[in-house]
Amino acid sequence: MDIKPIEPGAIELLDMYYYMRLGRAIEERLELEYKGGKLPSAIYLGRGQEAIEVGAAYALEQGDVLAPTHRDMISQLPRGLTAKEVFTNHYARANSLTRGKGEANYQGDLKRGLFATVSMLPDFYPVATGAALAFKLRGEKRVAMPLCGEGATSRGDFHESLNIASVLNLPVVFVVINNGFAYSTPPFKEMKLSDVAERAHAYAIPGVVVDGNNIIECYLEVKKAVERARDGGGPTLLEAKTLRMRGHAGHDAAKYVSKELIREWAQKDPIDRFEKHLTNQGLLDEAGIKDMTGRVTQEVAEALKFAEESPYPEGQEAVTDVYRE
Ligand SMILES: Cc1ncc(C[n+]2csc(CCOP(=O)(O)OP(=O)(O)O)c2C)c(N)n1
Ligand SMILES: [Mg+2]
Repeated sequence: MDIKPIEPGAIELLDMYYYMRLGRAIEERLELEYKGGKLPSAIYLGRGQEAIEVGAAYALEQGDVLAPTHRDMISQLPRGLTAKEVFTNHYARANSLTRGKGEANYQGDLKRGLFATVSMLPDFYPVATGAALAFKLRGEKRVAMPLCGEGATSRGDFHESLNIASVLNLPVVFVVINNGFAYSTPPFKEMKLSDVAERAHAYAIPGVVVDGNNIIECYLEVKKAVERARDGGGPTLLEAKTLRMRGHAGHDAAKYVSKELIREWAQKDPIDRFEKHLTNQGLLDEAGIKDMTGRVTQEVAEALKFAEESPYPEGQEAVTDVYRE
């Protein structure tokens, strides 16, 4: 099947730019709050991953579902997650999506096709695959997209998901964000392959590698896979190569990552690259960049204030909507 990629227009490109900038601004603020001892939860930052986070999520349509990990808050923004929702959840407030129960990015909203992250990795792979099976059985043209890191691809549930999705030809796009580390473990210590995408061959499905710091490439390749899945073409495994530009979580200074490696990848910063692209295309200039800085800074400041002023949940909330024997 030959499916043409859907080229993003100026509005979409600037929209993607906004989400990347908003994601980074939210994370920079969370990092400050965390270091200032203000957050009751951990932080898992996706700095450096903005291109694949936004590009992949942006390739989905309304009605599709996204199942992100602890690190993928930024992927939820194009699907409607707001800065206020991010901060209220990190501050464990009663009006957050988890009503004060879920830490960090462990939020979701089924109405927006956002599955809440669970801690066990990558448990949302089988869950999203199950959603894709439901879509197929009901004859709905919907697509499921779970995200996970390269480390999680050595788990059994990752392989079971790819296998059954292949056998049943399910509408699912498996996105792996290969950010060079699983906590402190580099990929070569847990797999012999150099590309996670090669794992696709074992399941006779397409395996695609993309430059995870190039949002246009990320978007177009994911979009192709999404539309192939929607048209009955089955699953794809897509690997985005990038580098995790912060530690595993806020407490981790990542001393095991060399300064040279960080410097090398800082040169390939996905937002800087996209800004250059948009400027070359005549879609952005210095004033536009400044305006965007003002816009996201204000949005983040308002969200933070809103969260700080929001109430904590009542004690009873702790035993509401949770499993009890
Ligand atoms: C089944 C399981 N084992 C261990 C962990 C602890 N853990 C949380 S994140 C993480 C590293 C995951 O690395 P990767 O899949 O590459 O994702 P990244 O954190 O780099 O985004 C580990 C080992 C877990 N959450 N689930
Ligand atoms: Mg990783």
